[in-house]
Amino acid sequence: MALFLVACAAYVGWDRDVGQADPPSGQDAPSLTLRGLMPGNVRIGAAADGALLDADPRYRATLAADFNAITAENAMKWANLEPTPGAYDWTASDRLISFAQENGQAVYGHTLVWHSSVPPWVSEEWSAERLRAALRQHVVTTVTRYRGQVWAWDVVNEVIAEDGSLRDSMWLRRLGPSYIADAFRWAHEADPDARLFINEYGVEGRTKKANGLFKLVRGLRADGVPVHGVGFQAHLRLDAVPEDPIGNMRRFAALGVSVAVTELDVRLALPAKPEMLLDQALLYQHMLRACLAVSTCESFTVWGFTDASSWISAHYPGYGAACLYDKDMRAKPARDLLLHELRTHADETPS
Ligand code: 9MR
Repeated sequence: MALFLVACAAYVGWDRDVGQADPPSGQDAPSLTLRGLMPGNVRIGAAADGALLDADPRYRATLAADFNAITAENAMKWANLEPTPGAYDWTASDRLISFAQENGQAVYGHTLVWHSSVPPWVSEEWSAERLRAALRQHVVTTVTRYRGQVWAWDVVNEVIAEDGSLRDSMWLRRLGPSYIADAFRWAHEADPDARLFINEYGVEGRTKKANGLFKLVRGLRADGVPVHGVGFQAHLRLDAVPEDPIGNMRRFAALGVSVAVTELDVRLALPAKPEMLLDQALLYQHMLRACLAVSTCESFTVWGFTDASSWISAHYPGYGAACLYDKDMRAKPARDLLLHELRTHADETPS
């Protein structure tokens, strides 16, 4: 695939300028930053977390300069917000919100209902009523706290199995499939203006899982459940390029929902060779093109923006280098190609 993708790069006339010496800063002209070039109807986001936000000025400068939206990578997960029952700790999520507000950025809330990051004190042994009440309390408390400050929520995350059926989770086992519709209704009551998303991985192309998600969203919409958007996570690797992401996103859009790329990264086998970085850039471009091609794509978000802070190495030993910037905050070919793609898009779009 490397040769094919490099040929594509030549075809699009991409004049690569690898490894800028300095990360972007608030002083850069908008034409030099991702947020400056992104069309006004699409947010460009990055997942970010507490530690580096406080520790590293370059991290803060790059996050502020290149992105106009932030997703809470971990700070708003239930286990982190409510480590002991009723004792909420909003420190990290409040910090993220205030950083975003200082920098004119929207906040994407992640994630209300998930099979993972459930506090250890929540027990599958509880009665269904008690479990449902605890889940409702968590959703309502969290959405209410950030009402008007979080533009969109991942209400349910990763609820589909590989074969397209509902994922086997504590929520499904104990509450049955209705927990999904309930969560959307609770979140909508708590903040009627927030955009409510269902978020999933492995659904960017025409997969069985994508078909299962499609049926679920179609059913929820038919039942009048307030599902406003579908998030395509897009944790990608070079040997599994999503098939027809534009057509796939468009079929969801035809259900009346927005779509978003919510967690894009492209992991590489280490050490990353120069040609792998070019292929990686083309995959980033592939997903940006898909978002820009779908009129209801509301946001395009990368899952971390620097290799200094990415979940990949801990979860996939031997893999890494998945982000737009390297460990020293130098722009990689992927970031340059996204800039190029946005400039081309602006030139081709009638004003
Ligand atoms: O990047 C996140 C990592 O730091 C956490 O340890 C992990 C568990 O909470 O979650 C990672 O983010 C996941 C996201 O919440 C949902 N989609 C998959 C992401 C990568 O695992």
